[in-house]
Amino acid sequence: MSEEKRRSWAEPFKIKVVEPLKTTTRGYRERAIREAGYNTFLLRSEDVYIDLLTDSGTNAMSDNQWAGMMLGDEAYAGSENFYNLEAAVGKYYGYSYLVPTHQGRGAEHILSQILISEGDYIPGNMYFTTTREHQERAGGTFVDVIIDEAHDPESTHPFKGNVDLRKLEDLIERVGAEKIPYVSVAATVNMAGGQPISMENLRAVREFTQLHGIKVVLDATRAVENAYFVKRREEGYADRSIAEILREMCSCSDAATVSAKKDLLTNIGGFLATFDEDLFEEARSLVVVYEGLHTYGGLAGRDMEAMARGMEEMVEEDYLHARIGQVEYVGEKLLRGGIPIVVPIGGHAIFLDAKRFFPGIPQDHFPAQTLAAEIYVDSGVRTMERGIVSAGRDRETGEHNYPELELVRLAFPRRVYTQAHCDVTVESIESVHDNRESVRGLRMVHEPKHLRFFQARFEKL
Ligand code: P70
Repeated sequence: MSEEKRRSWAEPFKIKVVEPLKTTTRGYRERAIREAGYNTFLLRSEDVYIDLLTDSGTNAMSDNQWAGMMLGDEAYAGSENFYNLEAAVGKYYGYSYLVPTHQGRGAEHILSQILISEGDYIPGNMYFTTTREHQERAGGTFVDVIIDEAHDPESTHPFKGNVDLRKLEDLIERVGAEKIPYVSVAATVNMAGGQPISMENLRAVREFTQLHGIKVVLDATRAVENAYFVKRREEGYADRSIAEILREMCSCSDAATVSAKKDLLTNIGGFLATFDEDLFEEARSLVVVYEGLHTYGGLAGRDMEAMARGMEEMVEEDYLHARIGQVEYVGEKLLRGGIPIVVPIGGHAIFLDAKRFFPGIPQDHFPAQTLAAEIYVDSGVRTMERGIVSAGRDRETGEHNYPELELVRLAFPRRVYTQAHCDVTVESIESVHDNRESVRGLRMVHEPKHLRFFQARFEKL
């Protein structure tokens, strides 16, 4: 590989503080994962070497963000940091009104309670676990309207997050526009493999739903990473800044829910933002019931300051180039090693295709859950199941949902791991792949009622 290519995603920062990691033996890890019920969520983090469980809240903050933490105004009402955050949301996302929440699902909860009535339908470009749970708890039914290519791990469509307008139209014809309070549009789509939606498609969704009086709510949790793909892949955007693209995306919506633990380069936080004054009034009134006063929403002043400062950094192109470049580096290496992954390579994570990795393990023996456990035992690298366990059960029949995608996600915390950590990760997955014939599946021995993947327990078959 040429020098130029090798350096192409080099990080625009250096390391100032380090956090030691524990290394363990295979025997130690075999015991640890057994005691954790073969669920990587139930491992102790000190027993993990490289933690790719999630990119959520695991980011390394900058010196400027840490300096801002010392400027926390911890007043109960009217904290200065809230006003800094409000100004930053206006500047980078463009929304007129802001309601902070402790994290993304806090915003989803409030939004769902306000907009959804019993018997409503909420179309979306693939489900997300917490988003769908809140929609259902508010009495709604989620309907998947993502393009078919999104369910095919081998389709190389550049915008697998796109909404299929025909599916949306069919739903409107079937249930009536008055039963559809809003379309839930995620950018990027986590469960599809971190895949982006194109600006063209988002604009088309906006225009189409406006004809029917249906709102658009953006899950803008990873919208900055989506903006990067628009710049790279969509005609007409190569010379536009990430900040401009982000604002244009948000302008196609009525409101957004955001988990600040991703794009914003912080460890905690979230918000609901909107152009709609009535929605804002209701949200500001409801937030005090569940989260906290409308000028802190469950956050400390210092957290809001870190979010405001993180926003300035998240739109920097050098940073995004390194961030997404690191994910690409791992993905390309795995592809060269013959490992089945979802393509195109996503923004925040690599997704291993467990169905192709373990063709002999049937889906109800949990191939992705098995693969995540095997990788941990091999090297101490922690990943996350995104398959049948995550998909839960059908609310009516009580049967497992059988998703097309049976995946293991390697999510990359922002600004945390080095290229050598990436290499160790790839080597470990290759060695599990070499030994794949000897692996059997799992059976579930404990199943929690809500969002079962977090606490379910398994035993080896
Ligand atoms: C992840 C995290 C959180 C998330 C998200 C999108 C597109 C909303 C949220 C909620 C954490 C997670 C959550 C559920 C299951 C597994 C992991 N995603 N929308 O790792 O935000 O966590 O702040 O409440 O990705 O992908 P929050």
